[in-house]
Amino acid sequence: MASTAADGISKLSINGDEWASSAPNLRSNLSLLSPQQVELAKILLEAGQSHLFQQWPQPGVDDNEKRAFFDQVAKLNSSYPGGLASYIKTARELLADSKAGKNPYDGFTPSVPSGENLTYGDESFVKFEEAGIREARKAAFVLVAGGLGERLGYNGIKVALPHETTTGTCFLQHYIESVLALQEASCKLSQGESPVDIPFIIMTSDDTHSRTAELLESNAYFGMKPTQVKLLKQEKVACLEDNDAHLAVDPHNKYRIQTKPHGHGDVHSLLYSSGLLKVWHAAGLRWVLFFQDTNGLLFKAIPASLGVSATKQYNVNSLAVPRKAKEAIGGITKLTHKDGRTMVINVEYNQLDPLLRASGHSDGDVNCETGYSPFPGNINQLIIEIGPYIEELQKTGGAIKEFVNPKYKDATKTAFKSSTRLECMMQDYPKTLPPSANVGFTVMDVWLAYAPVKNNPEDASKVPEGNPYHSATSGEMAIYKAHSLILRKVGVKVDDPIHQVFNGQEVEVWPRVVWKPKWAITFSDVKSKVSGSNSISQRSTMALKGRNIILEDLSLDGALVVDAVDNAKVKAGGSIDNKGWVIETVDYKDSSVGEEVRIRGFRFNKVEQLEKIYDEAGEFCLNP
Ligand code: UGB
Repeated sequence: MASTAADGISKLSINGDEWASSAPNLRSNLSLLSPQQVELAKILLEAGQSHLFQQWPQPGVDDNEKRAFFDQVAKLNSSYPGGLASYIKTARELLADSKAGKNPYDGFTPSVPSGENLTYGDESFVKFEEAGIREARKAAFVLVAGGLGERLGYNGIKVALPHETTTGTCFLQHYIESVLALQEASCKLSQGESPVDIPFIIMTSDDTHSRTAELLESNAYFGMKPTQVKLLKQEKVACLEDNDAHLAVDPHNKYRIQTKPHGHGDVHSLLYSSGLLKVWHAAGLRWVLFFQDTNGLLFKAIPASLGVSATKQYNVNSLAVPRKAKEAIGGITKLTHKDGRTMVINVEYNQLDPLLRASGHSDGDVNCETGYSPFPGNINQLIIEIGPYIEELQKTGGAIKEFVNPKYKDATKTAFKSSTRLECMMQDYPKTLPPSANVGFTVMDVWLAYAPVKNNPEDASKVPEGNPYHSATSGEMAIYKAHSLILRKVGVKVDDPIHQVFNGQEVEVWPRVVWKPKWAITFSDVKSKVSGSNSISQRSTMALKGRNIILEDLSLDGALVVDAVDNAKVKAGGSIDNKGWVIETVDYKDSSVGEEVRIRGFRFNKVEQLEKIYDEAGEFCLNP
């Protein structure tokens, strides 16, 4: 039987009889332990965890395993702000609240907040983009990539997935190239100041760390200086087996505590404990930008939203898009407490509906007359100002308000179906901020800013009608749509899309247009690289891989791929007409093709294309 929460507390002394009575099996193994391990044992016993030693045999049996147990305990203790004692204490409180059915938003009334709404390409958007580019040299980027993506059901790490299959560029490469393009553009705008290397941090976990490191190393960091990149690994947290927060013994090894991921909120304590924030602050950096593993569009939104942060002096700026009711993204909500306190915060997708119902909105999470939820959707890209961030983390140690989500066996809520653990989310950072903090958000069009790859084909095909699929299929098609619409904004005649069904999901198929971030990172960049009268037919593919390619009087009906070294200036024009790349459907159950292809449900048959590579400096005219 598991011991009770009060076991061993206060009356514990190392040499006394109390020790023997609370954990006799541990006591008999005491000679194996170092003084530090004895201290850890004390922490566990004081926190009512003597059951962990119940199955321990006499010394001489499994001694190395026993020591390894304490290595694990040391790690669990040191990687959690406040240590294991604090973890267990918080767990007991949260589990009691959960059992009592306490609403975490008790006393708060939700309402729709107001933020900065941007329209792509208009005057203020362009101004914000320019301000953002100026600031980029004072920014550090943090990618949270510790999640395995269970919803996607993909076996690899998500950042290794192709961002689109026209060029085959993976997400990580795309992110790195985007940061490098921002770095270059920012340094160019502030000539006279010394060049900078924008720091790029990746939060990994045991599930993703070695594969992420390998991906970087085997690709020469995709062109970034290795010194610019740093991996911070988050640790898992201990699982809890009951309402008394007894730690769960690993079912496969009685000398291990079962662990599970703690959530993306770990990024704050990791950044704090790494010391990086202070180094950045001292070096004059002003912003930290957080982003997730598979949003192929996010860098289209970053320059303008960073400009918003700088212009509005936001301490925290959350990026948002119009949200469909019940979509699996949190809603940015203004919460007003009975006592007058207010905060603008993400309410997670599974909590928004109950919160609305509990506060008089009997329909819960529904769309309004616009066809969208009135609450902007959180896309978990956060821009945080470093100075106030450090001040706050000095108070909290980077700890983020946690939650627990036990699955109970029955309505008595006395036992769990399986062990649970505390979790935390990075967007909950503002919850501990004082009311004086300047917390805002920036809303952009979905087509421009948000196309995550999260759902497997089967689940994606079942989302409520009209809601986004968030699949590999929709993620890739959204990239073509965004590039097509951006080209339309600068006057290119781009044909309308057709509708096609892949893996049970009906999507718009636009011309497959992609470009490298160094070709254009802002609207003004695109404008400066397009002149004359250009047109692209729906069945076309166009990949621009060089920095100085100008589209001038181009009429494309087929496939065009242009690659050029930085000091080659290429004018791409004339009428290009070939058989192009044909889209073929692939069933996600077809095991004869690779997983990356299966999950998107299509592949390209590269029948014919015009491919031009310029590998020397000079001025060139691409004529078919
Ligand atoms: N992640 C970690 O790095 N470590 C972890 O322990 C867990 C995750 P999911 P989620 O924009 O679409 C979030 O699982 O958590 C990384 C927001 O909470 O993809 O269901 C992981 O690698 C939600 O409000 O998403 O939902 C990935 O990069 C909404 O904004 C990231 O954290 C939603 O994302 C997110 O993990 C969204």
